Amino acid sequence: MSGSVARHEALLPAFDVARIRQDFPILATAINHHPLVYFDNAATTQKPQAVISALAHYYANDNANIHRGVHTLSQRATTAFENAREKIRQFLNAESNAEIIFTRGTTEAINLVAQSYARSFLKAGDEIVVSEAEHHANIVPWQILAQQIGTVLKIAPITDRGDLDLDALKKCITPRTKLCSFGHVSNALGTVNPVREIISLAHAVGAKVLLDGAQAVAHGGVDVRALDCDFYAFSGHKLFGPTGIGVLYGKRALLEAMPPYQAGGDMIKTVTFAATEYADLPHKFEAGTPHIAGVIGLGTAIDYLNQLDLVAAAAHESQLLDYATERAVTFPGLKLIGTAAHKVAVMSFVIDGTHPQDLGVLLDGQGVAVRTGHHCAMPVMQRFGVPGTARASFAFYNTLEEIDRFYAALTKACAMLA
Ligand code: 7TS
Repeated sequence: MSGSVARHEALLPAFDVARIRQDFPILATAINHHPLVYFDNAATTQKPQAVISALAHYYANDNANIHRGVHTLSQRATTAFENAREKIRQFLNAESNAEIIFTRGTTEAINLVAQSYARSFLKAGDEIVVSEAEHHANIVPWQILAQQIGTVLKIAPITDRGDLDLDALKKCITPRTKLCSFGHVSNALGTVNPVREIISLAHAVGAKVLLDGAQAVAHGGVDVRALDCDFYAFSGHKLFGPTGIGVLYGKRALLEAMPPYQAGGDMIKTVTFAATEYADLPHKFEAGTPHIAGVIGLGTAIDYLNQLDLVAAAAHESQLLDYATERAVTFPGLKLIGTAAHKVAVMSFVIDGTHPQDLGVLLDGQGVAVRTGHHCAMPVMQRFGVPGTARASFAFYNTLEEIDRFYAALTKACAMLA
């Protein structure tokens, strides 16, 4: 296969993967006496040294609680925290910092929209549309809301390739639709959804749109104003930043109208036992001490990305996907789950006569990290009639040579299971 690797490398634009890999210390780790091949980037991405150092630097030099102190450290921490919010505003091209709400992650951001926006402004019989390919984080909050206020959850089907069925979606969206909540990119299949079409169909009937960007942000720019989405959610840890921090973008007018999601310190202007006046945006939605270091680390992750050639990075990722897919189609007994025309670098598969879990364990024994199971998207597994898949998901720091090592390990694993 080395000839094939050479052919693919000849097509690559200048993207110095070897140099980029040096920015990520964990990539040099050995796992089970083999050099790590980290193909679980859809679950979480690895962190560049710049992010790791930013966390350590903050705790070693600037640690204090924010927004409350007149002392120097508190002011330093507050400035670093709010500077990071500005970096995230620019990353999403939001109009105002008031529209950037820090959450624990995508999951909390979607729950915030469900419990604050939808619970306040939707009523029994109103319809919420999601796709058949959603992560549980974009299903269960709407089921809970349905139990609370009687909204109806409608499911837009996907095709055998894992594309959203647009004709069926057009039938799902009616004047009763008040909210469409779709993954920008599917975690189990890699499909990039036609979000512009979804948004224009939804807006045509007056419905709002929430995009779950958990799997999209690491694979190219997001422009919430160009998209005209009403809400956008993502997690820092899938964008080379820390765990425990995420973002909800919301259009200002919507966020202004929404009640707080959680209550406590930092989200108020004045409190008396008679009445409480809430803080202005974005603080109205940020009760309690936030993950200050996490926010600063996420800002550093965005700085890191901004100094990369992201066009070359995206081209490199698409070469990785093409090469992995090309080899998959000739691998004995392998069936790809999710073959949409427009995908990010995620490859889900099953192999005849093997269980994904067994493959995962045998690959790990050879230093290769992939995820196996239902990927928190059980309805997708039901749609394709499989108990789970093995999923290799790539980032720009992965290499074609690692894909060769992955297939060598997979060949051995299959031989052991035969
Ligand atoms: N939405 C999508 C599309 C996701 O892929 C995930 C996490 C979430 C929401 C939840 O993100 P969290 O950061 O709040 O947990 N997806 C995965 C995955 O594919 N494997 O592990 C986690």
